[in-house]
Amino acid sequence: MSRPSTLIPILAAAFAATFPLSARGQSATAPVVIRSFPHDRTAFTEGLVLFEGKLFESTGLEGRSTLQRSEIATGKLEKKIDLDPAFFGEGLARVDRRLYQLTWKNGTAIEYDLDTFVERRRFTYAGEGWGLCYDGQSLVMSNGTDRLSFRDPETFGEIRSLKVVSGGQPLFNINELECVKGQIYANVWQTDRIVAIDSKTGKVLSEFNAAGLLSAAERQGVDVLNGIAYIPESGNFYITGKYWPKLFEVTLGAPPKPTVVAPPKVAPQIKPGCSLGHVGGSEGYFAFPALLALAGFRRLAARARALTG
Ligand SMILES: [Ca+2]
Repeated sequence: MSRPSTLIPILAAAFAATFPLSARGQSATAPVVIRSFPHDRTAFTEGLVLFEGKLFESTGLEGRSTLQRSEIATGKLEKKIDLDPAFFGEGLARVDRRLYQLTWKNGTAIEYDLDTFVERRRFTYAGEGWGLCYDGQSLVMSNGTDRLSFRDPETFGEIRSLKVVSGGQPLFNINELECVKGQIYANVWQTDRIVAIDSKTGKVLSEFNAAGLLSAAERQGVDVLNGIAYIPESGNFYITGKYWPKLFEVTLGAPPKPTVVAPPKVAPQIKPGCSLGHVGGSEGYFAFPALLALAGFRRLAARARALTG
């Protein structure tokens, strides 16, 4: 087992720093990779949630959809249930100790007990279900359009909707979501874009390009980027994708501060006014040779006096 390497990806991300201006006229920054972990290569990831150090994941495809929980460090699957084969699993969000899972075209949201995965309730909604997150008051849902829907977790009824705008243009195909402190992070379907949306205005505030995360070899057989989970302890994020072999821990936004390098030690200097009688501390190194030199001078002077006298 290899330990996660941190230096190389950080250096690579630093070189990748800023991508050219996107089509929307906004700069897209590369996520800075802190480390990576194994991810379930068979998971068609549709929803990603972190809670109490565990990764909760909703996976899609008809007949293969699941709700699962895994260990971050090893990717080891700890708990998994299969959905009704007719359901195509989509976005996932946590409210207290409950999980809400969307379905794509089945018009059904399923509420589970977080610990047991036992189903508690079902809700119905119109249109498609894509991504889901919880902002502490409302569930926020995407559906493939440029609108986010804010819903009451108790009824799943819509409270308000929000039009998402990037560079003055509507932003469509908003997929997996993560609610973080007044912003909604989202990846845009079929792209490597991650956007941070102001939850009040709908404006895209910042944008990230995750294109460089997987190597060419790792990209073989994978599907698109999909899956963002916030890590409250560090302010970092876990991101992954459909069939991706890795879960990446990244920073989005300000890169970590550079390591402070201690200045080289400077050779001690004789302080002005240092007395010869003060032999102690760094001054002692210079006072002692000076005393020897003075003693030698006195001996020479005494011999000169003896010879001339
Ligand atoms: Ca998420």
